[in-house]
Amino acid sequence: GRLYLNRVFHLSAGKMFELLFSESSFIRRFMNVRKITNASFNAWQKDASGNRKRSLNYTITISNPLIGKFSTATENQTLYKESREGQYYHVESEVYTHDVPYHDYFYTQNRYYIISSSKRKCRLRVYTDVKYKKQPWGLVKSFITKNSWSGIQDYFRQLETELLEEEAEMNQGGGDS
Ligand code: YK8
Repeated sequence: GRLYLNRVFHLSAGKMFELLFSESSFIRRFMNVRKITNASFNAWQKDASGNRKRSLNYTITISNPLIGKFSTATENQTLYKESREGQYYHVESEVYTHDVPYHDYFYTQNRYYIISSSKRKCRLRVYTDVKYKKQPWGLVKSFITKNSWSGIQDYFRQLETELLEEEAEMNQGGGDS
């Protein structure tokens, strides 16, 4: 996979997990900025293997006239049981975009690692892969890949920016931030 985000934030690992993987006001705001609408979140639930799972549904806005304006999407997230509260979190998410051309050929897999580096700092790493459910024709495949990478890069660049803003807000004024 490609590494899209790899950075230390002045936020505890627990806080980072909460920002990204709960129904936080941060993630709601971020979705607004990205024009991701109609979001519904399901609660984390333990499965038979001890991992936790949840799913999200939303509508994404696409600014590409060739592809369309909107697509519904489903994101299935797995929080692996090796995760340790406040220390280490490993979340894998699969994003299915239901209404784009060739949607039955591919999905996107994002792997998030949140690693505590001190009481108030953590490293966030995000790896992404475009996965194929069936092999498309070569030209189609490069079309999918190209459009996916650019969209994903854009998304994670902005996520990084917004997280840095959140960090600045939380750490200003000292106190018990
Ligand atoms: C998640 C990857 C591909 C998809 C899109 C597909 C175009 C198809 C091109 C051909 C629109 C929030 C993306 C970017 C939509 C947004 C997805 C997001 C950013 C075949 C005509 C949604 C992370 C995420 C992962 C994958 C992204 C899609 O949290 O180009």
